[in-house]
Amino acid sequence: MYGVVLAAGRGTRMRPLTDQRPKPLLPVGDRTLLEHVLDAARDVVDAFVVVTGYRGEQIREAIGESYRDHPVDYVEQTEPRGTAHAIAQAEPVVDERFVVLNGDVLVDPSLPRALADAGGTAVAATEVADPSSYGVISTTSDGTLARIVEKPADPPTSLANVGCYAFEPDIFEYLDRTPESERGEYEVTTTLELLVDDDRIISVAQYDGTWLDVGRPWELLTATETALDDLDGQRLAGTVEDGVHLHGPVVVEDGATLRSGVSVEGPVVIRAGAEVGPNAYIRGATVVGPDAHVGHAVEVKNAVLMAGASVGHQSYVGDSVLGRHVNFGAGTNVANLRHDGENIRLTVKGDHVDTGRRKLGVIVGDEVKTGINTSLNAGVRIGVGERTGPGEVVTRDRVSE
Ligand code: TTP
Repeated sequence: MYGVVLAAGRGTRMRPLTDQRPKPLLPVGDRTLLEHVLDAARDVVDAFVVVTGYRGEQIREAIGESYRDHPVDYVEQTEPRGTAHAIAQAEPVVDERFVVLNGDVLVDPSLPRALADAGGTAVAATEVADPSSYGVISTTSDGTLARIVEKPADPPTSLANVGCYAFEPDIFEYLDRTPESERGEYEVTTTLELLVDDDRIISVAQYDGTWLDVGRPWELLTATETALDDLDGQRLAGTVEDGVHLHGPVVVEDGATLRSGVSVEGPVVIRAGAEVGPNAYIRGATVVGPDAHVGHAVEVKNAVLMAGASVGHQSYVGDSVLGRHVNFGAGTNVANLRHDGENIRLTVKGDHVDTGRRKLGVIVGDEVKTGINTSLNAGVRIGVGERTGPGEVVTRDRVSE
């Protein structure tokens, strides 16, 4: 069986983190999001086909021609015209039954397994508390798919469409016939309607594991928390100097260094080549990325520092994402809590969205540099390459839309 992974999207809601990389290459724990997807499926598929588009060359370079002994083919979707259009690009390669997974979701291996075991054409469904914000699946009396209704006011069931499917190769003919949806995309849910109209049997594979869409910046923190939840014990392959205190699950990869006086409260992953300390305090769930640097008297809590990011000295970084090669000047402090205790809001494609988080710091694009004593307010986004001056107080987004 093939695993077709959709990774062609533009990832606009995730800006500025996707300004220089496709969303599936965002780091989650010790791997990229895409690698988590491939890992979830590799027990049930023999080969992968990755549908690339936006900055697809980076995906080809990162994954290469095989992933953990599974051959990987790539097909190109030149414009992100919808999920049905994306899957259709795989037709020249795929000649047997296949599962479809999004390249930006965190799921357990039991999801592709359930789809594989369902046989024939299958959609994955999971029970949710508030179905009205999802595509809701209704079933026939014998439990097969009757309809998928998008965001219904009066949901017929509490089963949400997970967006992962199993198809036979005859799906390509239906994908070709799929009409454009109201929002101007070719969507695979429309294709499923064509199948139902043809009285085709579509199994509903029930799934109750992790299902985390990583579409908006704070969801990268949630994904990191979820991935690091699986850490068990301590794995210390790097250098840990005398006078370092480690509590809970901690990974120090080969080539990383923790200097004297560092205190770590897991779950925390210190990636290869990173240097932490002396006298720094790292609290979970945190990933200090490859070759990143956290210096003297710095506290980092619940944060993702991407490769080469540097927080040199006397700074606080909480509930935040720092892009590649970000450099925080001494005394840069991040606010992550409102005085009124309300949830932090973040701007996503022009809308001020409730993140559902009482604590959220800042989302910082690659190569940003802050001047000394910069204050960054909760929920602020800073675009790739921006600079702040000494003592600056940043209370509004600094990104070009
Ligand atoms: P979305 O999250 O809907 O789209 P996106 O990734 O471009 O993000 P944004 O809305 O923030 O711009 O896509 C769901 C999945 O399908 C995701 O894995 C990307 C993939 N996809 C394609 O491969 N091609 C497409 O044309 C579309 C619309 C999505």
